Amino acid sequence: MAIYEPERMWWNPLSKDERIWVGVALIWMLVSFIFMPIYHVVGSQNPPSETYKVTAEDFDKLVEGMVAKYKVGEENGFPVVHPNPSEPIYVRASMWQWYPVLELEKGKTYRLHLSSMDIQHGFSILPINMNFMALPGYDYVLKLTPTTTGEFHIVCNEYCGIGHHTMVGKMYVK
Ligand SMILES: [Cu+2]
Repeated sequence: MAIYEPERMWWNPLSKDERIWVGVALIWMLVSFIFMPIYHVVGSQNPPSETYKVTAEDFDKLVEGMVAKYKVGEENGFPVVHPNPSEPIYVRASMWQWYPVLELEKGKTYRLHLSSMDIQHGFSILPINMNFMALPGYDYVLKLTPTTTGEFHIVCNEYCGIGHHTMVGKMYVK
């Protein structure tokens, strides 16, 4: 039971200002509501939705297969891989590393397969700020065409434990 009883006439009609603000909010809500499905069709920034189920063991075999075939060097104990653009490429997330280091060619289109060995990680390419999910049990396929050369970092943007802040990978575009 409340300590004080509400006033009997607690409901007052909306003032003019309140009516305007409720009206503006309602119209904006409707615009967003209508625009969302439209943008899903016409927008060019939607994340891809191609996914497959995969076990950690199977995905690991694919990653290691690519590394064995296309390894060109090593950096901080990680293999540097220069894959053939006509073949699928793989990035493996695990606590707390991105594996391997990729060396890609500018202007070539790659099919990048992304998965996690343990828990959820966030695949964030910096400094271009592209963000995708790496989930255990799922192979997420991104179509990737690098348009600028340089060195890119892959940062984990989903908190994944005590070493989360050290989970930084690398990608080169030549
Ligand atoms: Cu992580």
